Amino acid sequence: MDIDSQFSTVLGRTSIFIGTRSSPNTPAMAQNIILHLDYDCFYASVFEVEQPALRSLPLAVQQKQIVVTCNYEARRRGLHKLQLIKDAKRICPDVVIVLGEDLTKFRNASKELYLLVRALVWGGRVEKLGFDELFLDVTEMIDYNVEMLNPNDLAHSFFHLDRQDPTEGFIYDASQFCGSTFPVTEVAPATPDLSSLGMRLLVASHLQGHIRSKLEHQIGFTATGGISTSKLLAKLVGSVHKPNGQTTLLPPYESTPEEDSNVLKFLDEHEIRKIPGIGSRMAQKLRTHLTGKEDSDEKVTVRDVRLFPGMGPASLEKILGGPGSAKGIGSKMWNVLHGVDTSEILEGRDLPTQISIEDSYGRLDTLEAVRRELVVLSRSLIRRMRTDLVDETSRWRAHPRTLRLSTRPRPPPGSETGRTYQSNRISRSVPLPGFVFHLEEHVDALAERLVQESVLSMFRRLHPDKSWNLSLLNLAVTNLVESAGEQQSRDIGKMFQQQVEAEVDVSDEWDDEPLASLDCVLCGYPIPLFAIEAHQMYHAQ
Ligand code: DCP
Ligand code: MG
Repeated sequence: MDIDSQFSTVLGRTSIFIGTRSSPNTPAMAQNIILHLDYDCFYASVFEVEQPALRSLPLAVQQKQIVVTCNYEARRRGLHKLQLIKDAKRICPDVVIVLGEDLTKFRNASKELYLLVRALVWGGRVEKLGFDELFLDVTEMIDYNVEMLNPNDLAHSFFHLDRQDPTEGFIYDASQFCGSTFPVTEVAPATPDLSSLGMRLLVASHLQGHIRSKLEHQIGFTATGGISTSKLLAKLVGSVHKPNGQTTLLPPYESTPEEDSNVLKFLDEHEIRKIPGIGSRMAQKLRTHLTGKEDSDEKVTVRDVRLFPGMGPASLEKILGGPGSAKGIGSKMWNVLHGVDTSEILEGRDLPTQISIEDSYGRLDTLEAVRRELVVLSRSLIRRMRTDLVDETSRWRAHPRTLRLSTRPRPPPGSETGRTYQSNRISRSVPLPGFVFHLEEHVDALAERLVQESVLSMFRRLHPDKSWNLSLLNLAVTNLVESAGEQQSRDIGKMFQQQVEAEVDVSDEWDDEPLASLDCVLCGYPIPLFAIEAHQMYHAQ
């Protein structure tokens, strides 16, 4: 096996980008106001919007033998996400099951929702994460609207959605929060300080309520929302009232010698794995460090880690650092444990980071069968590239530069544990041939040519032996380069930051588009594609 094939892809990595500009003790100054939205039982809702009669029935969406999601009626009856279909049928015999393997309609709904929200937010400061989450930076809208408040009549306020058109907006009651708060409050203070963080968050809670109601009434989707000052906190606090609820994390955000801030009070109770940015591997290292036991499954909370004797950035660096891990991981995680996240909203990411198509197989052990499947995958891949990357004027918005083939050889029965098996992908990348961008050619012809001229030779290099049996094939285009027009107003520095931050991408939550990073089987660390060559040299020394 060559070194290249010793890397296996990690599916389902999403990221909360963690900045480093401030330490946990930095006083908050003019904090941003960030909203988080997560659509409720997203795939199930897409079917309900198509067929409203499904709303009152227990509904589950099937992919392979698994319930990927189910509506809340099904959840009331004991079903949950990522359950086996056969268990779901046993627990709820009248469950309605719909197939959700073709992602097209989810992708389309996701785009429609994103475009609606982006049109509302000044400067389009909206970041999409996966299919069903959005982060919104509404700082400018909130500061403008706080200035417009009349302190003598807060109950009859008007939220301006357009600076140019003073009639565009909605009436709201600025004497109280919209939705729930953490911690729970009865009433807002009688004479609120209009410039305070609390007031800014209160106004933002009404904007969040307005956006959620628009999504529901215009497109039919309910969403759960969080309101705070960073992506990390907005996402976490949003999940307090699910589904179809919203929660604002109230100040104070700064601790005093006498009292912990609400940020700490809120974060402290969370199990560490629940914190965006702390993936399963990191959580395990922390559990092992705190309990002294390998493979400990004891519940370890943020408070346990924060207050553990000797804990601090340096100690975290020792526990979590190592080959392949991001530089400064200790101080980054120390910040996260204190709710400090200064990462910016990355706008305009309606372009995917990569496009990847895969299928799994019971048995795949002849070259002819592999060739056939590769043509099927190539066809879907080229179709997806055309849907996602070509604009209305038939112009490519971005060109992927790399073609990657991954396979997962099936281990002999009983020879591997589930975990190793899962991560046992091997892959090979080559430059993507230019002919796949020819829009005038038929997809089928391009797919045949791609397999014949590129994919089969990659396959032979991955599997030089005569005999193999595969359980999975994945074909992906990665390394997307945006066309000039798309970049116009984009800040190059921000794009670079995005790439650097991808290295700190430590959450392994599910995402539709697996990120371009690979797990090194020698040291186990996720390595972004661009860093693989350097990482291989590190091991070769
Ligand atoms: N999804 C998937 N595979 C997973 C997790 C999720 O295919 N392992 C899909 C189905 C979900 C969608 O992604 O509908 C969004 O994921 P969420 O975890 O947000 O789940 P839901 O939106 O379905 O439910 P919730 O109401 O809990 O947010
Ligand atoms: Mg959701």
